[in-house]
Parts: sequence; structure tokens; C-alpha cells
Amino acid sequence: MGIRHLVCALFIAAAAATPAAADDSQSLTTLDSLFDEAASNQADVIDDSTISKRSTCTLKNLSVRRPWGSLSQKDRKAYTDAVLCLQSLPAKTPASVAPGAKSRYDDFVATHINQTPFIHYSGTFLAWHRWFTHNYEQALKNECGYKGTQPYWNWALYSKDPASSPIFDGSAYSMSGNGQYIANKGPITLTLGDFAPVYLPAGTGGGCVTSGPFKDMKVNLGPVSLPQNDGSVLSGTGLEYNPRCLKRDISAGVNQAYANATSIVNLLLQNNNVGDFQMVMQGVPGSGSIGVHGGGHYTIGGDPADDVSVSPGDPVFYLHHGMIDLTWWTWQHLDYNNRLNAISGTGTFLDSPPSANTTLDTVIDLSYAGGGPIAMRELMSTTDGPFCYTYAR
Ligand SMILES: *[C@@H]1O[C@H](CO)[C@@H](O)[C@H](O)[C@H]1NC(C)=O
Ligand SMILES: *[C@@H]1O[C@H](CO)[C@@H](O)[C@H](O)[C@H]1NC(C)=O
Ligand SMILES: *[C@@H]1O[C@H](CO)[C@@H](O)[C@H](O)[C@H]1NC(C)=O
Ligand SMILES: [Cu+2]
Repeated sequence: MGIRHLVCALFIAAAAATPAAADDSQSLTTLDSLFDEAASNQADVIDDSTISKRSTCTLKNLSVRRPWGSLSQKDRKAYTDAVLCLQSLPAKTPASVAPGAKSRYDDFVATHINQTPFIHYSGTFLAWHRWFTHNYEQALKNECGYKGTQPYWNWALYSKDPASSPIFDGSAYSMSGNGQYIANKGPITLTLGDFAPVYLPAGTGGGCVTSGPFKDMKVNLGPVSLPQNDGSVLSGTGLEYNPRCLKRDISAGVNQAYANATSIVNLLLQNNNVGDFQMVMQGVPGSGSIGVHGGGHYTIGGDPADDVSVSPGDPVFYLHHGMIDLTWWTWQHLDYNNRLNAISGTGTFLDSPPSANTTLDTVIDLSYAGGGPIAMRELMSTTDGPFCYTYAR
């Protein structure tokens, strides 16, 4: 047998033994090494005294955000206890702004509802959600005595079966389980302007969450724009008081199709241009893809997470956005000099209505969620300005 035939035979044998899913495990390995490379580059930057810095963040006092699955049971419970605490504290949002905002937790949901048209498919998308997640983490620490850091959900690790992952397995040490099973649900139909709709496979839940720390949680706000399994859409201001159970409809089909390791490595981290990076992350309109950002949200399902504006109404939102931030952080640190301060986009959703380009001087403000107004330039580095954190895998 000639060498060419041998190589060919080996290739066919490998292909037969490793169906499409195995490609993703290859990408998971690649993703791990890209995370490591980003962390190592970040450490070099922190140590580099020739780079002028505004903050006193050092390698010694960096705080480390970790994946949920690597936390001890005690640390997981400390996190969910702090979230329940935030849900028991009074809201700062006045009833005149959001009559349905009843808790400190709801302040964050109401802010996200009010700003949704300006913080998705816009120039502030990445930095806004970084600042939002950080201030939620700070509220857990400062107002609820939480000693840990914001954990994240690496979607790619569990893309074939998210419902059995340590995040959603329903144990006392999870973020609560799936919703109660509802049979015969149609797909979720997503529409965006005049683009062809995207159909998302329904999940294996649909009803109220019945297990884990958030089984008695009340979702107070929403709907704003909630696609239903029959193709219709429920609409509202989202700001009225509408108490109901936390629902989920966890969909492995969505996770596998959009929030897998191959898409992070091959489609996302490859982009040199931040405009392409953040567009692919959110799903290029008309491409049929919802990106890893949509992938995470619609994997959760239910009547917070299928509703873009109200999605922080499910506490898993912050683990999802931890991973979004980790993906941006990785992208930035793979080419620090060119990517750290890269911004693209305007102040409105797909620039509709047309608005000014976002710049490093653009100010964002989380209103009653807290944190105060801040310029984009402060939010680009996780080790300068107000931040001093890194990620571990
Ligand atoms: C980090 O350590 C430095 C040097 O000890 C200290 O001045 C600074 O306040 C610390 N910064 C943070 C964010 O903890
Ligand atoms: C992974 O995600 C990409 C992008 O959405 C998709 O094209 C690909 O089919 C997905 N892989 C699997 C195994 O579903
Ligand atoms: C806004 O950004 C676009 C794309 O980068 C650029 O072509 C355009 O000139 C900018 N507009 C202004 C007013 O700076
Ligand atoms: Cu958002």
C-alpha cells in the first residue's frame, strides 16, 4: 500500500470512528489552550511596567472567576444563597419607573428591560454587559455578604446534554433544574425585521422549575416580547408587576447547534475585527444563526430567557454573561495591542434608528442597578480601571 493510500485509509477510519460530535471535543481542547494563552498574555501585560496603568491591580490581588462545575458544593450554595438574598432586599427602582420591580434583584432586570434597544447589536453590547455583570457581582458581595466571585457557564462543556450539567441538574448545588415537562410544544420562531425567521427546537421542560435553590422564586417583570411555541408573541412593557414561577425549557438542540466549542474556536475567535466578532457572537441577521449569545439564552428557554429584554429574570443569565465576557476577554488577550480598545457600532440596535458611533468616551449608566455612569474606556480592560479580575478554566 502506498503512503497516500495508507493516509487515506487512516483518514477514513478516523472519520468513521469519530462522528461530528467528536470534532467538538477536539475544539474543546483547542479552546482550553486559547484560554490559557489569553491568561498568560494577560499576566504579561499586568507585569509589564512599561505599560502605563490607572489602577493598582496586580497579579497578587486579581480575583478569579471560575466555571460553575469547578466550584465546591459549599461555594455553589454560597452563591445561590447570595442571589436569594438579593431577591429578598427591597428595590431601589421607584414604582414610577418600574411598578413591578420589587427587589434589589429586580433593579437589574428593570435596567436591562429599559436599555435593551441600546445595548444589543450596538457598540456598547460587550462593555455594557461586562459592567452589568460586575455590578451584580458587587451587589452580591456588598449587599449580601458573598465572598466569592461571579461563576460562569461554559456552554461548550455540556452542549450535548445541558440539563444534566452541574448548572441545571436540579440538585441543591445547581442553579435549579429544568421546567416541568410540557408535551407537544412547537419550535420557537424568532423574527428579526424582514429577515427569514429562525426556528429553534423546543426543549424538554416548558413549565415551572420545581427543584433546586430557585424552585420558589418569583419572576416579577415581563413580558416585553416573548415568542410562544405556537408561533405567536406575547408583548408588554415588561415593567408591570406580573409575579409568576421561574420557567425553563432546556434545549440540547439549541445548545448543540449554536453554543458549541467549534463555533467559539472556528467562527468567533477567528475574527480580527471587533465588529465581525460581536456580530457573529449575537448572530448575523439573516444568516440563520443566533450565535453563542443567542445560543445560551435560548438553551435556557422559558419566559424570562426566551424574552431578550427580561432574560436577567433567570439567575443563570449572569453565568451565561460570565462566559460571554470570558469569550471577549479571550479574544482581546489573544492580540492585546490591536484588540483591547477595539469598539464598533452605534448607540442603537442594528443602528435603528440611526445614531452616533460608539467611542471610548461614550458613557453608559446602569441607573438603579448601580455602579454609576462610566465611560467605555474604563470598561475595556479587566485589570485596569474599576476591574481587577481574570478567568480560570
Ligand atoms: C492590589 O495590591 C496593591 C499593592 O499591594 C494595592 O495597592 C491595591 O490597592 C490592590 N488593588 C486591589 C484592586 O485590590
Ligand atoms: C456548532 O455550531 C455551529 C455554529 O452554529 C454549527 O454550524 C455546527 O453545526 C454546530 N455543531 C454541531 C455538532 O451541531
Ligand atoms: C462611524 O463608523 C463607521 C464604521 O466604522 C465609519 O465608516 C463612519 O465614518 C463613522 N462615522 C462617524 C461620524 O465617525
Ligand atoms: Cu442583554
